[in-house]
Amino acid sequence: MKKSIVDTIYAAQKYAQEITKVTETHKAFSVEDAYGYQRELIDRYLREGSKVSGYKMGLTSREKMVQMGVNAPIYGVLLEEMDLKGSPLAVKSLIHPKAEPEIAVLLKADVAPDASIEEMEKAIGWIAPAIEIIDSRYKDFKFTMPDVVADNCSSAKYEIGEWLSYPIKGVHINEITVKLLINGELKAEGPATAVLGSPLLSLREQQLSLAKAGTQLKKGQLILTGAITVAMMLAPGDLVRVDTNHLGSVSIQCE
Ligand code: 0L1
Ligand code: MG
Repeated sequence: MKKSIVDTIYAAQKYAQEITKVTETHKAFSVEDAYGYQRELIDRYLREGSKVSGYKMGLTSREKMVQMGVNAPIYGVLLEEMDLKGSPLAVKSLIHPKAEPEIAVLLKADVAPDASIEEMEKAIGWIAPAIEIIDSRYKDFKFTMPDVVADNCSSAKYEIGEWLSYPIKGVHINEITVKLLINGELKAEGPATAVLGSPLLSLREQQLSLAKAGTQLKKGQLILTGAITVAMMLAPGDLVRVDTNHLGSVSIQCE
């Protein structure tokens, strides 16, 4: 019997096997339906004992939105086991991983669905540099919006640098800049404002999206606010590093 959409994506994630877009192999569906499939997928991991660590915003840069022909970002759910916590990234355990430099925030309080942007910002306890490893389960990273949302927005792994208390004295979050280096070579750089104009606006999008879905951001959750530069393909042996002007650095050793 043919596997369901969620079973197909789950197997592709679990066994790191690339698949054809489920909107082709199964049926066309809406972005709204796709969030339903994403929820089913995450519930499956939760039933197996996984725990939610937070959320990630995706397609946050104007370029990527134009490329995808959309005008809104998307979000995925982060699970605790995605956190590398300093261990090496086994490239072969994924399909075609790419690294993105991001700014992560950690919440010290719940954010009510109707909280103002000022109240939302007050809930941020800490901030850190981060590397998100994305790994679309679709062949050649080619997908439609519903496909990628159902695939939990390509979420795979992440590494967080040292958490600093937020706000950082004398530095606005929008003044942060990042450099993405692979094996010491500068591959891309950009300002925090590349993310929807500000990582705070990205967090706001996350808050509003969750409100629409009938849930909310909670104390202790971390949010990857979105890629500041293009994502770079990784190979075994690569050392990925993100340097920032105000948050220090974070790195991942690939094996
Ligand atoms: O984190 C991201 O911005 C990626 C979201 C999904 C799109 C992709 O896989 O490139
Ligand atoms: Mg990302």
